[in-house]
Amino acid sequence: MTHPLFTPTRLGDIEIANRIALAPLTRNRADEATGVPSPLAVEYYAQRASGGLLITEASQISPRAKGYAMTPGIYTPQQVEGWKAITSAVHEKGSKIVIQLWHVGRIAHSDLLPGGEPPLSSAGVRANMQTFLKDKGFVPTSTPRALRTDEIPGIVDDYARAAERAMEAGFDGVEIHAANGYLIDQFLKDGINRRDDAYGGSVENRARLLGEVVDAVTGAIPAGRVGIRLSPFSGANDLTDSDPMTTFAHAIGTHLAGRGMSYLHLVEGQTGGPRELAEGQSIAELRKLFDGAYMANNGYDRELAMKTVESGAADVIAFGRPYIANPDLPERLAADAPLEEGDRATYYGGGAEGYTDYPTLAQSKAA
Ligand code: 8OZ
Repeated sequence: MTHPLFTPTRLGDIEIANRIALAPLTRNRADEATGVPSPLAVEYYAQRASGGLLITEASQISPRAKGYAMTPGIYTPQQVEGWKAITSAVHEKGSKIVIQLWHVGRIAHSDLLPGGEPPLSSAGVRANMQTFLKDKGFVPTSTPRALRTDEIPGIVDDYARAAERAMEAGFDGVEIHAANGYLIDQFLKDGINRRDDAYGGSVENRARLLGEVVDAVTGAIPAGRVGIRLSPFSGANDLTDSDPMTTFAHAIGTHLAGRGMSYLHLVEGQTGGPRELAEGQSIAELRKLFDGAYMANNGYDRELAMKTVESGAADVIAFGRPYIANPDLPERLAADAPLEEGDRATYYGGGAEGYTDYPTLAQSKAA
């Protein structure tokens, strides 16, 4: 009998052939000047299209939303054309693809931003992190400027416009990136957000930007095509919350539940790290507050993925690192075949090496 991991389901309006998703993975191969995805990305995504759903690498919603060299955008007609080639190639292979909408907030360097201006965040507090510039390599992130209250509607609108561009580009939907210490998380988590306007202080205020972005995006495209990613318990990008159960229960219960969204996607534990949670923290409790499909991520292997889907604890499992080095990951999981290890040196930036040159199981057997 076919294991449920390999059977179809539906994420809101998006029907998918199996419960395996490509997690959003930053690969820094887009054109630096235009933010157009690399022509190589057509093959990269098509190679991985046996997964039920592909989530693209995080893509900036405006020039000011960028935080690293060579990440793609989704705000110009030229970028839309670049993405069209990718969505067509993926659809031709029978898979579905959504684009991850991204504003990095303070995780940026002024050299990457229009006019060399500082990054924007909830507060003027620098992240103790590095980013990457094309000419200078790794550099510390710049000290951000706190957004004025009157600047926030423009950013919310950028999310909506980017979602419209995404539909023009042939995507099946979008995933709002509200995880990993980027802009929306910089408002949500109290680690830095001590604003004294309607967007800071109380949990209701800290979640306001999230709510406005969800309203705007689900107003621009069908809610059943809008997913969202959160990382409640992660300290990624130098950002934590003092009471994540309360913050995220409010965010999910008030702003995400009951609106027919495509899916909720949680990074379980530390992004790319341990899955362990502190006492009183619970993914299952947060998941219960959402009435749509649930996508689980972080450190899943075959066994845990099968168990989790079988038990009904998650509808879909998103795989990140294992999917980099195993373009046919779904076939390998189905066959219980060995997995290749990826080369970290080629994760961020470069060309085809470590991007489109990992073999399928059949190719390595034939070699
Ligand atoms: C690794 C390097 C750069 C960005 C995330 C978009 O953590 C990222 C990212 C990951 O969500």
